[in-house]
Amino acid sequence: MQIDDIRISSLSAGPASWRDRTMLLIGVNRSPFTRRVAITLNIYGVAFEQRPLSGFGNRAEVRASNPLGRIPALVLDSGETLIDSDAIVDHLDEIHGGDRPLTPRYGADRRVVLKVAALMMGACEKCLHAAYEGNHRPPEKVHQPWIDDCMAQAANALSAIEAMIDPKQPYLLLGRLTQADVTAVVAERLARARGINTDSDMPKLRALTSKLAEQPLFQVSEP
Ligand SMILES: N[C@@H](CCC(=O)N[C@@H](CS)C(=O)NCC(=O)O)C(=O)O
Repeated sequence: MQIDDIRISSLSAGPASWRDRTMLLIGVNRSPFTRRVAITLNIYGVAFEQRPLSGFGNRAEVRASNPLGRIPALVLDSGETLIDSDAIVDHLDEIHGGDRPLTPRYGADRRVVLKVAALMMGACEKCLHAAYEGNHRPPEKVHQPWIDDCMAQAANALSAIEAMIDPKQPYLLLGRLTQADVTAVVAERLARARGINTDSDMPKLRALTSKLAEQPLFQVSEP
């Protein structure tokens, strides 16, 4: 990743009045979607401030930025607010990605990175649906088969990624850092926290994401 080149090009973009303002990331890093954006901003060397709001704990404030009431939201230097991690990282790639964006711009490389990212973000959604069933419904209405099915879907997605990993490679795809790695790190962590035994069931994914998570660009947003 040519971080220095990318920084220079991002600083010289836009009218002078934009350059003094800092982007604002809304959301807590225990949200894998928010953390994915925080890591992406770090990798691109973009300065930002973070307001650690939670979708459930700070409903009114979150809804003021995103009518849907979800984190993350990213308030740009211009004052425009972006919502949804996919749309936010797509914007960051466009503005800061130069000729090596975290999601390649075209072709088979783009498709495979998007596929891994979709599997990993989908696994996060399934883990969270399972958590919400336990956290947001009265105990007598919690339906364990639904929780089990959600967790099985998440585990299947992680297993599909496990099968793609070459342990000799430092990154998941393309021999370089991509959005596939970013999403794998946040998804593996959430899955493990929700009881999926990645040590025994997805050892290559566990090893790769542990190594990546040690890097400062990932560590700085460790929840
Ligand atoms: N597809 C969205 C998912 C965002 C999401 O589900 N965020 C959760 C926190 S991890 C949230 O704010 N949930 C509150 C709610 O759905 O009411 C993204 O990628 O940003």
